[in-house]
Amino acid sequence: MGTLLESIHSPADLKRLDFAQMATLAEEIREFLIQTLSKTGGHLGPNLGVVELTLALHTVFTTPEDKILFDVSHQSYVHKMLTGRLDRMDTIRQPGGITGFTLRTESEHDCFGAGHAGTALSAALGMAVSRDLSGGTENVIAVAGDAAFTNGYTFEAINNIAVQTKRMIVVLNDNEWAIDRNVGAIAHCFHRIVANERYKNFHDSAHRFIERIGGKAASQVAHRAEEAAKSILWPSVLFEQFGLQYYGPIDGHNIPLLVETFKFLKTENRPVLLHVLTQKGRGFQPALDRQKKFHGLGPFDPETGETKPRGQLTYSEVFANTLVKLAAHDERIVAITAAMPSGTGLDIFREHYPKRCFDVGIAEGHAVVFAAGMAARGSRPVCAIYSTFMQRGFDPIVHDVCLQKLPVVLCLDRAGLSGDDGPTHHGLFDIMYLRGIPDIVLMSPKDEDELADMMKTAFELPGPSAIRYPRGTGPGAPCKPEPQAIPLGKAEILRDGSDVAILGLGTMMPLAAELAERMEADGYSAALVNPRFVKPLDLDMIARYASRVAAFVTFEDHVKMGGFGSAVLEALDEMGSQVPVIRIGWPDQFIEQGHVDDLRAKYGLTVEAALAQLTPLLVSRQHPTLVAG
Ligand SMILES: Cc1ncc(C[n+]2csc(CCOP(=O)(O)OP(=O)(O)O)c2C)c(N)n1
Repeated sequence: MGTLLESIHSPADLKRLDFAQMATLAEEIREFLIQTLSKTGGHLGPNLGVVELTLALHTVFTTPEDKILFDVSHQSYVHKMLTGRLDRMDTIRQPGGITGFTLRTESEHDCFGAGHAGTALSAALGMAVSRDLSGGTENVIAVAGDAAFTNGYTFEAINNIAVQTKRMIVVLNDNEWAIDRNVGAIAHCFHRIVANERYKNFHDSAHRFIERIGGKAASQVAHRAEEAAKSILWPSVLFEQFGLQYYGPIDGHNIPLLVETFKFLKTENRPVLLHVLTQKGRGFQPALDRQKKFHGLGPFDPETGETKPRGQLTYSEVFANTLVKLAAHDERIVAITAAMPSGTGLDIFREHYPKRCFDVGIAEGHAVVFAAGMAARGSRPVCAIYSTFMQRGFDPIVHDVCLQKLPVVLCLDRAGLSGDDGPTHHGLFDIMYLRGIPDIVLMSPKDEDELADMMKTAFELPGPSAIRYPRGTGPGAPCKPEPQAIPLGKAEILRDGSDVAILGLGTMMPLAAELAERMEADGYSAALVNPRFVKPLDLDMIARYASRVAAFVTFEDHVKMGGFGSAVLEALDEMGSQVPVIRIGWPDQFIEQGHVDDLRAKYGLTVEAALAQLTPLLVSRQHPTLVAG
């Protein structure tokens, strides 16, 4: 670790450094990030891009009194390093370690937690208004990437800021990238300002100017930028129409310029937006060459940036390959992603069908209504959105898709525990929020081949459907050359039995199968069922087993409350059955980051936990080994 970095225990230490020392510190931070994240994995590119910006923020402002909010907060690692967590950076995203996002309980310097995009401006406005009401004087600064400005929440906040407060600073950290390239009219508008020749000339002279006078006249610089921008470019007009004074764009890697500008903005008695240009991945060539990959990744070689090659196809890739196949036979099929083409696999589909693939930006709600509109006009849209982000699409799913019975296929990637990203990213609520909606069909495949079959099934349905599948790879079941539709609402009986019915939803099938094996080995007759459908449930199957077995066991990678097991319980209740249901799923609490297997063990999503609850219920059944004895 570099010597300057070691001497920074809190932002107060940073405030003692001169600009030359801060420049050295910036390089030490970059090296530290590359070395540390090469072992832990994490959001390297975004953090390499905000080193100088974060140094400047903590030099001018004083947390925890001043409030700095990071949108998504995946770019808060440097902030963590400067606010007393340097010695725990090697635990970032690890079990028991610090998180990869801001978290109020982790540090008093983290004034607001995040993980989902688009919340920083609304939350910052809330803080500013609360401050104004109580006569506080602190500064409130929202730092948001250019992709956050593709999000509705951000614009809903912008619509309110100037009306509700006189003092709030918005920093637009513009690096032209979301995870993939940023999209839409906003991205185009931001890009124009960067590409403009007049701006470039101005920008160069601003550098020389600020260096020569040591930053004294930052306000003049900002105003000149404003004038230059106003006469030719659009972002200033956009933000000023909303009552935010626009400054910039300025070089987000020039520490003196940033520091002097923030000092000036601190004195402004009106809401301001500072447009800062940064380079994602700065200082690490592999990250500059492969922006998407280095947005966020697992461990890598710190010299070359290489990661371990993956053997098997992920569920996302199987989804994409299947969609390519199905789209070849049905030209009505279109695909929609909300800023996650590579995450969902839709970049593969886009290569084949560029005109039938739509990246709408970080706009999940819009994505679902947009899909509904396309479906109403005759297209067959699939919306591929992570389970956790589909939470943003809940009302559109109810109001626009299901109420109108429109044939939209919702593909919920990363359903279930997400592991190291932690509670903001676990997809543990989708069954709960979807299964209460009338007319939706909700499926979950046990393997890759069944995902393909479920997609085929979904496209044959006249109305809405959703398929939930997990992050990463599955059991590796090879896909049939052509997917086959499966009968609606019919479970797959993998093994019949009469003592216990074990239902393993989707990714939990291996645990269910292991439990069934163990029961059989103990002499019980265990039915093993792949439910396939959460809705409509296979009521015939449930009624059949209810008349025979001493208990049901359900396994799901989802919260127990309102989940698949609850659906089985409700169905039994409606049938007037008293057969108990042992529900294995996540408890009613937010689950921390960690390795999936460790967390399953900790929270009782195990065969042992199921056995412990099941065994007492089987005493009424004559145990064959006891009979023999
Ligand atoms: C609601 C929501 N949808 C999608 C994501 C996934 N996501 C994480 S970071 C990111 C891109 C962020 O880009 P930007 O805000 O410009 O920051 P940068 O990484 O470029 O610094 C996306 C789409 C998310 N976190 N939240």
